[in-house]
Amino acid sequence: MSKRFLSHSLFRPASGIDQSTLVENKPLIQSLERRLFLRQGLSLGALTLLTGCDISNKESVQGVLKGFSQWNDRVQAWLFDPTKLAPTFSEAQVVKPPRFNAYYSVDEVKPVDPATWKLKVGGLAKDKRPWTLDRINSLPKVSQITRHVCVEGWDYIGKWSGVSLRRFLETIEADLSAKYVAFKCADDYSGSIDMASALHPQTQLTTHYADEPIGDAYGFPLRLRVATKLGFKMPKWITSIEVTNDYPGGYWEDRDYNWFSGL
Ligand SMILES: Nc1nc2c(c(=O)[nH]1)N[C@H]1C(S)=C(S)[C@@H](COP(=O)(O)O)O[C@H]1N2
Ligand SMILES: [Mo]
Repeated sequence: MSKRFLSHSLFRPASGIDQSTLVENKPLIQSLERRLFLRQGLSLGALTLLTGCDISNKESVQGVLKGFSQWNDRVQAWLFDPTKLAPTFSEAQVVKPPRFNAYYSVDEVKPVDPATWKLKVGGLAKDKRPWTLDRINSLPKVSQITRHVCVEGWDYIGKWSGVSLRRFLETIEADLSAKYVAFKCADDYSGSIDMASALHPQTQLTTHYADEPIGDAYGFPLRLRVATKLGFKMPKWITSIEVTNDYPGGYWEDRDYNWFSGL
């Protein structure tokens, strides 16, 4: 098995498949489900797909589950309480280029044109003027070298720089007592985070990776970085930010992922 254990789409529930493998591996599957922050179970359909081989080969299913389980144990130590700082690393550990992921493949990425791109602001904020990239770049820059963790079973250390989301929310005079900050993207993706995580010192609107403008595939011109959460909580190619008290959900959140997805 390669570094990629599972794909996001495999977590969607499937039905109408024989339950015997599920039953046999029940304790392992249940502990995985708990630790994978899933609202619903890891389906047998998912297991069939992930092994890429005969579901009746129970040893191979078990092998994949065990490997994933061990990775997930380490994840527990990397994701932190939103009141604490996530661990940071050295420049030498930064992976270049970063690792790509989206709900589609890298050759389907549609690069965003920074000349026409604008960031819209909506909801509970006093200043709703849209932002250009130049204006975002004029705010003070923050940097972090932290670990990106994808629920699929892989991770990498990266250096992200940009504007503190707290600083941005203060600048637009957002209601910082609101519950959620929601994001829309240039693709069909969307996401949302709780206000405590939005105000966390390591949460940033990222414009740069490894001291260069962030690459097209990784969210140029603007993506979210939340050091205390899983990768899917960090929308890339952001086009709008809304501050709201109405639960906004998101692309994977609406497909049964746990919304908080941090510890
Ligand atoms: N707009 C958008 N943002 C997205 C996604 C996506 O499909 N579309 N995938 C998410 C997932 S699952 C992960 S792991 C990270 C990957 O970020 P990277 O390519 O910079 O490593 O982006 C997240 N943000
Ligand atoms: Mo992910």
